[in-house]
Amino acid sequence: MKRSVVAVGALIVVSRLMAQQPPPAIALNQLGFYPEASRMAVVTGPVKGEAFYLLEAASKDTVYKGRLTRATPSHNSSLVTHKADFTDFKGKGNFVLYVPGSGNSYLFRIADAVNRPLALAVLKGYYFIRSNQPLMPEYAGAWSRPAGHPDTAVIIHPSAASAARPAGTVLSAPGGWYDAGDYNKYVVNSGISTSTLLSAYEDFPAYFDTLKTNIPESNNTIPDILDEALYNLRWMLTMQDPGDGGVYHKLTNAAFDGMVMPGVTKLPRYLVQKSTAAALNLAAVAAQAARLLKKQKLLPALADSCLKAAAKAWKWAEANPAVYYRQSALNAAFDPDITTGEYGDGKLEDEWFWAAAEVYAATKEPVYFKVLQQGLHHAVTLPSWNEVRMLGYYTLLNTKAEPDLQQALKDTLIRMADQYVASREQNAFGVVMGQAPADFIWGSNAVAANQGELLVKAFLLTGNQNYLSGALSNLDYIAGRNATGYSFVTGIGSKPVMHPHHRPSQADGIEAPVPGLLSGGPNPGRQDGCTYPYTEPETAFVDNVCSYASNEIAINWNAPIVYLAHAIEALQTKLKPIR
Ligand code: G3I
Ligand code: 9MR
Repeated sequence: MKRSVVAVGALIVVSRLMAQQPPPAIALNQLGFYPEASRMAVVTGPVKGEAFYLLEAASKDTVYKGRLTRATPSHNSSLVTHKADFTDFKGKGNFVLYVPGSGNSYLFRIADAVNRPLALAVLKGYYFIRSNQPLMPEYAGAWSRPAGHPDTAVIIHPSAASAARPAGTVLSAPGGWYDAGDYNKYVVNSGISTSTLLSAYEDFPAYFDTLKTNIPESNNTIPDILDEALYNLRWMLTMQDPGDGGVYHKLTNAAFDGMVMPGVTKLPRYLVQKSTAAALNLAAVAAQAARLLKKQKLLPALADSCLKAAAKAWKWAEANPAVYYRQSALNAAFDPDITTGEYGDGKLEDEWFWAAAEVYAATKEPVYFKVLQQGLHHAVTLPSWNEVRMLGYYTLLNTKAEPDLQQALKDTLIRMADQYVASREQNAFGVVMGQAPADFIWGSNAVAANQGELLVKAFLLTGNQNYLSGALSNLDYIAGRNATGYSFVTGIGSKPVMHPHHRPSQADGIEAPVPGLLSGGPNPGRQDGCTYPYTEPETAFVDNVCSYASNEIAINWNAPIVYLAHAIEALQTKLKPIR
């Protein structure tokens, strides 16, 4: 009796686990593979036998036969996988993988520059979310549209009132990218996003100098990636009060717009309370831009204004070190209520470190060095909108800081990189992403992309191949080698996300979403309350417009995939198979 109860219980557990699992699939980078790098697909679910076959796509001839690895249970779901490694096959062309019991994979390429379409798309993605320009057919194709919010008459919200700019004052703060699926513009999130694009240029200037993305500025003398970053930076500069150097936290509607095209609603737009976080973000990015422009001998007047803005913002932050943005407190004190994204951060030591590092790197003034030195003992994490210390590391490692300091920063970064590549061996998808279930947060795809970026930096510092392969593994994850089977970049691959939480994609009447946007990715937090078919850490994803917690897009998620995809393209001849 007891035994059969146990058996029934076990059956229920097994069937629950099954219900948790997406159907068996062959997961792989849906674009394909580089001729010189490792090549791997991952088979989820039960398999029949051990063999797999690589077929030439047109003839269906078997060009390679291999053996699946033994079953690997995933740490991030109840999935069990087998890997199909065909690195030994040498050849270029179009292929499919056939696994008895699982069927055929999507068609993929083995080719040079295989990830170029993804890399170009995610950078161009920023053009599509520019706020105040009409998107012209020659650049935007089917997704051309009128300009969105002009933001030439925005209102000082009572929370932002000062003697010189009382509540109701009307100002102009046009330009910049929309943050995400919504139509608001947030300084804090703009900081890391703009900085990451600048950093991509800084690390690969020769590659980007000739890279064109077909934007209105493509024929000027400035590389397209810088034009794009400067489009947002120029807006960020307008968020500074020239009187005292303080920076408004965001430019926003009082509440989120409905699912309409940008500029359809004409509701008031506000500049809300200044915040220490916003001031430090502007200080950091403006200083970084000034340093880069100077190094490249570009736009000297803009470089100069950036440096001045950075110094002023820093001064304001010093005088106002604890002005946090707390939306509920703001709403208790002022009208109208503001209910859009908060980007509230109660811990600013990392923002201080980052801003100090950038302003120091740009000016070499000892006062900034002192502040960054004070912050050196704090632990560093992977970058995210509210954890930006690592961005300071990236800059200090690229500039001639004190040698002892650089060695210490490098050691720390390499320790993190070592941990990432070590965890990859046990990973059921052969990727760095998912070394712990905690990787699967709101915007988890940016965790994958930022890990990849960090690994590229580790490769640049050491030349160690393992880091570069680890970086590529996370790009493969984004492009399909993951537990959901989706390519997470709109318009890329055979099974891309189609219904991101992105107002224009939903409202424009075009079936395909706006291209080149990275979906947030699996997030078992499921804070949107939508129906998810699967709920385990690496499968908690739904390609439905409802799902802002797993399927929105955002500027701080696109930026590290711009970095990672272009870095891999720039370094493709350095890739080697990893055994
Ligand atoms: O800080 C805690 C951490 O201590 C804890 O371990 C972890 C466990 O999940 O949670 C952390 O807090 C999370 C926070 O992000 C910081 O990462 C919250 O749970 C999570 O709900 C929060 O999500 C943010 C979300 O806004 C809601 O505030 C996302 O990071 C952020 O990307 C997202 O940003 C929105 C904007 O507000 C509005 N525009 C769209 C944009 C993208 O969805
Ligand atoms: O569209 C909003 C998205 O950008 C935010 O990330 C998300 C969380 O703040 O909120 C979304 O807006 C939703 C709102 O919070 C609740 N009502 C439904 C809105 C989506 O249409």
